[in-house]
Amino acid sequence: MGSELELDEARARFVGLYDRLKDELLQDPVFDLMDEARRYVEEMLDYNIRGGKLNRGFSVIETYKLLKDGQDMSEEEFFLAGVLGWSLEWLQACLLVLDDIMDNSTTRRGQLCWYKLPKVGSRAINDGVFIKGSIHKMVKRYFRDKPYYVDLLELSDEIALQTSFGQMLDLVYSHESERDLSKYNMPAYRRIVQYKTSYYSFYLPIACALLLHGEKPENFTDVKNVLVEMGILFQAQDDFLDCFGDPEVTGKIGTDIEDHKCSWLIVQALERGNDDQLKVLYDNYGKGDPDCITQVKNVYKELDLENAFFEYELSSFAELLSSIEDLPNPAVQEVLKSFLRKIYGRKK
Ligand code: GPP
Ligand code: MG
Ligand code: MG
Ligand code: MG
Repeated sequence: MGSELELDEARARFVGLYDRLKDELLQDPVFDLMDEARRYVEEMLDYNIRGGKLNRGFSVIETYKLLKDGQDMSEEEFFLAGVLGWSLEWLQACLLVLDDIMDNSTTRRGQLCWYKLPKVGSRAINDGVFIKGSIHKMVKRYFRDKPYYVDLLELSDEIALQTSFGQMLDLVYSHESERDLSKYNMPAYRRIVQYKTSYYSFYLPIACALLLHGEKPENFTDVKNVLVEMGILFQAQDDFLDCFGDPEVTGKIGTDIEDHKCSWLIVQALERGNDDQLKVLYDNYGKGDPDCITQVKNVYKELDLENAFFEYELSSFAELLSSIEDLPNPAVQEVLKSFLRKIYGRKK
């Protein structure tokens, strides 16, 4: 997949797999009882799984191809990498459906959050659980005979747990009963984000491709460390876009300030603000009142956090590039560089 054309073609093939995987799921006899349930599930899957950037999913195919060092992928290999890729998109959909409820968000991928639809509401919780459960079914169908099947299951279970753990930290820090800005600093930030974002978004796709390629991901700890750092940059970008991004482009309206999140911006503001600015932050952070949100944003602007972020992004990019170049395997280096290129300067 050297050329743009080949890449576009592979991407279109990957996208095309979605309908097949969905249809297989909808053929489950449980739906024969109730046609309405089948229609609901189909709509729910389409609404929540489609429309993403496919960063995670497609990267399984790209990574696998790079690991093969230019050799062509067979139909079968493409398909298996595609199933794992979609399983990550399924996981992402499940996490987002649930995260939007917990974060009290309004929009996602340019449409109302699933739980916000009047006909859905708290049913969205079960839908999230359903999406998660259906991943197991899909993976079992195609991988149960593979020698790495148990490794694959253990890996995804472990990472799902780490992600929940990260989400728990995110929620504990921001919960009304625990709110305390003095606890927010870079080490706390890094810990939350490593767990809630890095493992599933960056390590998991590569680890899946490694398994598919017959390698043991645990032999790649230096790669994992770089991916964790990349995930931290990715979440810092997400936090930046929550306040400074264009919702028309990101597809979502930010909620970090009113949710009292330990975001990259508030951590920086707390480090850089003078006493007056800190007082404004302590008085207004975590409140839904639009006036309070504006006051917090004004402090961010006074501190020129927009430029501070661009500097951070640039220096983090340079550090990541140099740690990638220190890695021994050129194919793996290529994989990581392509990840980095994709996220650098992202606006959505
Ligand atoms: C991103 O946080 C983290 C996740 C989506 C993981 C959720 C984990 C669960 C176990 C549900 P975010 O809230 O900043 O993302 P966004 O800005 O997309 O809402
Ligand atoms: Mg969240
Ligand atoms: Mg959220
Ligand atoms: Mg966010």
